[in-house]
Amino acid sequence: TRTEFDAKAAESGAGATAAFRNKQKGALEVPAERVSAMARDALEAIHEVIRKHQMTYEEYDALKAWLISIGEDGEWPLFLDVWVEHVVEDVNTSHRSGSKGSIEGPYYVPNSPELPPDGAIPMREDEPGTPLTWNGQVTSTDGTPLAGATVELWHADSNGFYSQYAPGLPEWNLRGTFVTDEQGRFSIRTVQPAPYQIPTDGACGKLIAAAGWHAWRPAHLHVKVSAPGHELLTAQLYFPGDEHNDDDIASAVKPELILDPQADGRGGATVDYGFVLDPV
Ligand code: MBD
Ligand code: FE
Repeated sequence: TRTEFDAKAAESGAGATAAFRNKQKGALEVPAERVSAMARDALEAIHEVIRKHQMTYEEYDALKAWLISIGEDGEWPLFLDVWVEHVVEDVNTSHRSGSKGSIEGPYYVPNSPELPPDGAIPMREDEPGTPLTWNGQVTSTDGTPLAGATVELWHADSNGFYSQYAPGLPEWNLRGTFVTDEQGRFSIRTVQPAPYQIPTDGACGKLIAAAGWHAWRPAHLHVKVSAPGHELLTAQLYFPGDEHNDDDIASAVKPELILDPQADGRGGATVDYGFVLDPV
């Protein structure tokens, strides 16, 4: 039987592509002037790169072959989320006065099991990794506690694999939706994720190898926090001292998103971190 360590880029890519298509409700009608303006500027930016670097025909054909392979490997979601999404996130959340957010990435799955405010995320009986207890409160920007808010949490395991995108893991492993109590509070038990290397055996990995970059993201927790009448907050939280906090391949770390966990004296850690949501 296959385990998470047999994960293949083309499989997780196909999964991420299918999940994205599922979430897209239909074609968006963007006005022609806006399509034209953005498409023209994007193409002119590419033309400028070709002129600036005097791209050869051989390099153009290598680029063409590589672009074709992104689709064949199902890695358009991965490519876009790693190298483009952080700017979209920035442009669309800069008006907020509540908590800072970060990119969603390719491995979110909606409708994870709903859990009480105080509980453990679904995990294997022998789930490896340092236990982490996370206490927090969800409030509005005016300080009002938000009871019944949801904190959707998903993250890689301590080997760096996500359930539903690597073989051998239980369907909802390390994925759960916590509902806050009357004071807007939650207390979540999970395990610390490992630093994460994006798949190296697909098209994105080929670019990274060809450019001499690295494939690492720092260890991170993903969340989506929502409450009626408030903007959805998508964020990631990081751990202090991770060597990739300063050179995340996905450019998704912000200082406000780094946790301050404390050893709990029992081999695990406790952390306090809450969320402030902007009213719509
Ligand atoms: C991830 O786990 C991730 O969060 C992002 C943004 C890109 C690739 C893998
Ligand atoms: Fe991730």
